[in-house]
Amino acid sequence: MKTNIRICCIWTLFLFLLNFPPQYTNAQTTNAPNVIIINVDDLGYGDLGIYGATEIKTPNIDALAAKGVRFTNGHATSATCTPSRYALITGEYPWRQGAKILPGDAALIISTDKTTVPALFQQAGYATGIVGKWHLGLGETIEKNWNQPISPGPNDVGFDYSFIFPATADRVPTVFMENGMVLGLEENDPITVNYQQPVGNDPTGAANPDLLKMPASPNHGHNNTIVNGIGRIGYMSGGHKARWTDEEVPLTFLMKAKEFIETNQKKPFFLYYALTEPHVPRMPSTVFKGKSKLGYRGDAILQIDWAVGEVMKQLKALGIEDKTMIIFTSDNGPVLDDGYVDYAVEKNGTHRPAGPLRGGKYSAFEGGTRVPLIISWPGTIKPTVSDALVCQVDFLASFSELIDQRIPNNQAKDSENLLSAFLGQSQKGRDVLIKQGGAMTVTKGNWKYISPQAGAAVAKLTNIETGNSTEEQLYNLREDLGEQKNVAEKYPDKVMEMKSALSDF
Ligand code: NG6
Ligand code: CA
Repeated sequence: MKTNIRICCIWTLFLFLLNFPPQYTNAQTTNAPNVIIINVDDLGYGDLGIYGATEIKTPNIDALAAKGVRFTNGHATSATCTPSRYALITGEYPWRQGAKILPGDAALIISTDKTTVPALFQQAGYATGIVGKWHLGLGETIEKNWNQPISPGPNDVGFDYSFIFPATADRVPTVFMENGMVLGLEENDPITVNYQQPVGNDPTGAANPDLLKMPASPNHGHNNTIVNGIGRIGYMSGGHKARWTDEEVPLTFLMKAKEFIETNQKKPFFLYYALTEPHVPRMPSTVFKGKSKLGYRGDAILQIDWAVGEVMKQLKALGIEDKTMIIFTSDNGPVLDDGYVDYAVEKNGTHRPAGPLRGGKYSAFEGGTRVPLIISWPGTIKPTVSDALVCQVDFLASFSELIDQRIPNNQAKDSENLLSAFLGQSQKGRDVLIKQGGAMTVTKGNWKYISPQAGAAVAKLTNIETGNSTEEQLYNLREDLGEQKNVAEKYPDKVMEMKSALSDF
């Protein structure tokens, strides 16, 4: 009888564990922190005081770094936005999916059954939200009705709440969307978007350059529908009252981010706060115009710093500073002229947006993908500078340990659990990292390999060194962080070793 009871108990326990695997603990019952990822757009490795900038002051972000881990060897996977953000959210190298810069009418490129960073937090019982730039597509197809709720979108890949703009500040539709619906839409002025041909009667930058408050740089395009005196990429008609004013975008995103934090202060929350600055068109809020010596690009960076400070102040005021991890990073390297005459080049002076690195946005050199990365969690993370090789693609696997959630097989394939490195407890990062500018690159230890790639060595439009060369390139980053001396011929074995790391792709 006793044996029967014992067998019965063990069997019940077995069935219970099968249904409720122990790895799914609820974050509300653990000490896992709130997590805020602040991902800014096109901010370079040299654009912050704490990373060496002297021509621009970023006291709030510097203070964040002083309290946390500052990475000198932190990376985005890619030198442009869509692929870089895809990797951050899915833990997967974006070239597996063919992710490229998306037009504003693109379909969602994240399949809704994927494990994502927000989905992982959601599963752990967190409230999850995104505020800011999305740029990963919306809906199932290009053809979509912008006047109805659009799905799938951020709310279908793990975010409980979304307040976004669809693509980039320079692409239509220039509207905010809350939980899939365009904000401020009027029934009698429906929105149409087209990236192939003009729609509606709004003036375009090409036909009416006299109407522009900030002209487009020659040959960049940016001369389709004019919104707020700025020519955009793509055509849009309707939704006139729904269109944002550029100067209000950063303030709106900050307000919504703070609202999300305020609303969810008592639960564990995950917030992905994706600021649009200093991406073009740079049109900082009026109070920031002229604040820096560097023109609107510098002003936009001051505005980022201010917004980060506002979030830090809010967390302190709510008494949740010690319960909140803030990750500050950028989606890709810097660019000065990315399509508008905003005098970023002329006013740059001696400032070095990429710091000591070569290249910038779009580039296979380090300037394209090595980005500022700061992680603070007061009381838990000790102030440190870390040289560990880490990448945004690793957030997912690292969070899975932090919040005790299992990643299903075949998901987040390229994400490595580097939690100890992210918490500043270990200087051990990845062994190998693959990235993409135009060319594919491999980083292993001190070495960086850039695979041969046809195309201009200096991009005509942006004047950025691309890293393209028909020759193989090998650099020793410890001795030559600026990638000036190609030593591929001298170390053929090393080249072979690096190439083999690429062979999977
Ligand atoms: C480029 C745009 C550039 C910017 C970029 C996307 C041209 C000539 N240039 O195609 O202005 O919008 O796309 O930037 O169209 S990103 O940071 O979102 O990747
Ligand atoms: Ca970007």
